[in-house]
Amino acid sequence: ESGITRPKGHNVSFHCNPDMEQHHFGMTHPMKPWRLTLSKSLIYSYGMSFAMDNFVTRAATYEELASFHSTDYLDFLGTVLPEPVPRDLESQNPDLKFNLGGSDCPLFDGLYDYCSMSAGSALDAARKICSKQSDIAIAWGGGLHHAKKAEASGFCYINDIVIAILELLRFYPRVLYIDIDVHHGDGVEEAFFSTDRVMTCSFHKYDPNNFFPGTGALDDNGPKSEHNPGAHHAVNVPLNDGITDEQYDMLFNNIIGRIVEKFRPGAIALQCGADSLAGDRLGRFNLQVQGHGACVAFCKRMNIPMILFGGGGYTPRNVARAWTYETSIAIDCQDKINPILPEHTPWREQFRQDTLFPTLEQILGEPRQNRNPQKRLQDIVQHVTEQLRFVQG
Ligand code: TV1
Ligand code: CA
Ligand code: ZN
Repeated sequence: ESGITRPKGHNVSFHCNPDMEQHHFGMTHPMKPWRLTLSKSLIYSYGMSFAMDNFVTRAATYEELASFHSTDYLDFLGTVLPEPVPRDLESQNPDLKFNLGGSDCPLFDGLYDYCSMSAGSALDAARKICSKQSDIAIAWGGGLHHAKKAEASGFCYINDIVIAILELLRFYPRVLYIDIDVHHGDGVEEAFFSTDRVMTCSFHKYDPNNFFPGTGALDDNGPKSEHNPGAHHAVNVPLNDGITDEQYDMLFNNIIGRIVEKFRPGAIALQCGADSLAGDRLGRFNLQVQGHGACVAFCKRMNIPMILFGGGGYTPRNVARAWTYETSIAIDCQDKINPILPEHTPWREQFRQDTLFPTLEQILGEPRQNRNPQKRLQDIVQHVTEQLRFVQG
């Protein structure tokens, strides 16, 4: 009916669990698991599921979560109960245990199930890549890059990405992690700080005093001691408000192109946080669905096995657009689909405009001022080029 067919020459798998989408962080909390429902609604309406292997994910086991997280933290996470009375937003209790229960990382009903399902989808995706049953595995419910070994942070409790990369490392000597969420991928960077088997590269809004998490400066590149194998294996691309598709594409292609050439990863983990899109409730960039998707297309052209993770994204209609477009890129049907949203799409009215590619003016009215001078972007490419001289492939 839709004319969408399986891609030639590669296999794509899609990993999700509808139970995950039933969870709520709280009425006013920006993280809405429902955006996953809206994304799937559009992906399925375009008929894309016929071109992929679809899996309903199981929850990750305690032992699987413990491949990265401390058992103290997991035990606490598994037993804490939701707050009976919602805590005052401003009264951040300074002695929160494991940073749980504040306004960013609230305790809600089914929290442990939610976390283990997100990790389960990421792990299933990693296993399909390791067994070569998939060339691209999609886990839009994952991508929770801030979680630490024994601490929740920035809406993230369990770091499904780290757990998935640890699985990839059982089969691949080197894994490249790329993060296009508007926030710095600090949890993943820190987890692999002292190994040369994982290179991390995050593009993010950087303003140490005013934007979360405040880390990820250009010269934060891994341990400073020269004898630590992880030295030089963290690439950071700090950006300012208002970056455009054209600038981002130039940076991404230059930087990722050079990294792949030098580091020669056997697999790629790409975090596709959609809060880097224009009009995001928390983000600051001017990226459009096309520019965000161009990063996925660029990685795909390198023919390296790849997991696509979700991540941030706080304007659900645009999250759904981006992850639908990126699913179409994974299955090679991006030039075949009609940019007018299918008539029968559930919740179609949520999208406001009936196109997959709204213009900046449609999204924002007045586009955000671009505070990224071309000279600064050139300096960033220059810095990364010099950094890569220290990296062995
Ligand atoms: C409850 C209700 C929580 C309304 C949190 C925005 C809210 C935020 C809320 C919010 C909000 C943050 C901080 C300040 C650290 C705090 C999934 C010293 C309108 C991957 C996480 C951002 C991003 C955390 C996660 C950040 C991801 N911004 N309204 N909270 N404290 N936290 O700044 O990278 O996208 O904003
Ligand atoms: Ca990022
Ligand atoms: Zn984010």
